[in-house]
Amino acid sequence: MNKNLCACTILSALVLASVSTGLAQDKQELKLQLPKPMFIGTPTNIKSANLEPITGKSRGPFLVPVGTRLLSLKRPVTSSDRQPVIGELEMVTDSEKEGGDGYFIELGPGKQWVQIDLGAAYALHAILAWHYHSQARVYRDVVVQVSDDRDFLKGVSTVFNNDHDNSSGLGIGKDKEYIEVAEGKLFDPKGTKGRYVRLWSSGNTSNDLNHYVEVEVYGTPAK
Ligand SMILES: [Ca+2]
Ligand SMILES: [Ca+2]
Repeated sequence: MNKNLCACTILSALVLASVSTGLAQDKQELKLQLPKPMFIGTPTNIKSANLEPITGKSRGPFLVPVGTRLLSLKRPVTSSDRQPVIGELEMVTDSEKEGGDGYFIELGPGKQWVQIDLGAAYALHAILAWHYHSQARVYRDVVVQVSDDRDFLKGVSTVFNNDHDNSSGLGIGKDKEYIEVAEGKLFDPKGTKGRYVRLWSSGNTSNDLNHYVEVEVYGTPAK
């Protein structure tokens, strides 16, 4: 009896040790390759009822679980606009992030999306988007979603939504609009699991078109 109790205690201790290791997940700084900034200074001509405060400062370090890697590089891209006005959809995941002509794709007017197929479900820890950064702009109704359903009809998790008046019809968003800069916008999926990432927008403060220089998705294998 004593012997059994002893073995049981040791087993419990081992289980506890492995659980606590799992909980105390080690983090590391997400390392990004950032493009050259195309403009400096604080823009004053942006009209937005829902803009985040402009600090002029960079984002600072962002921590992700150890083992997090870039999942989106060269992964297939689809879109609500199958024939971009400018560029090819594959440019969204080709790792080129410079702001000038020849680096962005242009999608048609109004509400449009691009979608990346990661090839398998992952736990996602960072999603970054560079819409356009050669001029200060705010893109409207930015919504970022994750799903295992290619058509986003079921099991959809919304990671970010700044459509505060629901003009895009995806639900009221509590996030703030932001000005596009060279460091891109980082969305925190907080470990949301899924295979497909879809990003919506609906025009911008300069015109009613939609643009992407690059999207990056970082994560770890889904357990
Ligand atoms: Ca690119
Ligand atoms: Ca809106």
